[in-house]
Amino acid sequence: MTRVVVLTGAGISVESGLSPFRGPDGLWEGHRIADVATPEGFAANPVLVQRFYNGLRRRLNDVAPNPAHVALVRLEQALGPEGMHLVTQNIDDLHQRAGSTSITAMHGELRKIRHVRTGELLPWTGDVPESETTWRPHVVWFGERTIGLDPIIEMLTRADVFAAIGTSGTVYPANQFAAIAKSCGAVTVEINLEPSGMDFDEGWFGPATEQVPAFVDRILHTAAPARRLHDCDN
Ligand code: BV8
Repeated sequence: MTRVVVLTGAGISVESGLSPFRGPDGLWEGHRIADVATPEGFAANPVLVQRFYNGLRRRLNDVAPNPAHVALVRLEQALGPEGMHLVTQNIDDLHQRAGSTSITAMHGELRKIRHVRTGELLPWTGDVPESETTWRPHVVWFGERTIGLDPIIEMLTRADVFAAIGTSGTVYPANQFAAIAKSCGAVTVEINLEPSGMDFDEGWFGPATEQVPAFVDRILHTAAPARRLHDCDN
């Protein structure tokens, strides 16, 4: 059976109406990353950070999964959780709302909040009071450990196919996944509007809502690609 690991980034949600992170001015939704997406930023100005994430969370009420999210659910249903795992860098819940269950949200989830001391998680769809400092967004900020990294790497070493969809490859450690999978014999595929500059075996360029359904059809209608027989290079 073909084992597929898919990594998604903000690009898969753009056609649902959510903007990507890195705009032309390098700022993040008009904010400096250090001010809104680091533990230091939260400690320095919790009001700004809660307000920033309240705004992003509110936007989720107005968007829905698009055909790219739905195509990945079709792939999971055809291959089963043993055959396909989705790793998303996105904190929106569009994959989950589309029906993906074999999924790791490695940068957290906007519709959950986390107790700063106990780590307890709570589902949360509304605004968090801006003065709140005990409950923070359940989001991995820069300088914080990503979620589920060890099992993700283990799956990458066993993958037949690794596909990165809608990601610029800016953020570590997600931007190492293609190289890890390739060194262990996987065929690597990039699906994006344009090449990210990272090294992939194949490139499918165009809007995710067109390219991802076509990619899923190709995976489901062709035999598993020949894997290199030797172990991982590294
Ligand atoms: C860690 C949550 C260690 C917050 C996010 C110097 C060099 C290298 C690395 C570092 C460095 N200094 C620091 C680091 C590490 C740092 C990092 O990578 N920094 C970068 C900025 C240089 N990483 C970390 O800190 C990570 N943690 O390393 O911990 C550690 C170990 C042990 C113990 C303690 C600590 C944590 C990183 C997580 C940060 N949090 N998100 C929030 O979302 O508010 S990252 C953030 O960027 C989002 O999750 C986002 O998903 C992610 C990646 O961005 P993309 O998804 O790729 O989005 P982007 O806008 O960039 O690109 C969109 C793409 O879509 C484009 O390519 C575009 O062409 C394409 N596209 C657009 N439209 C479409 C499309 N494609 C198809 N169809 C379309 N229609």
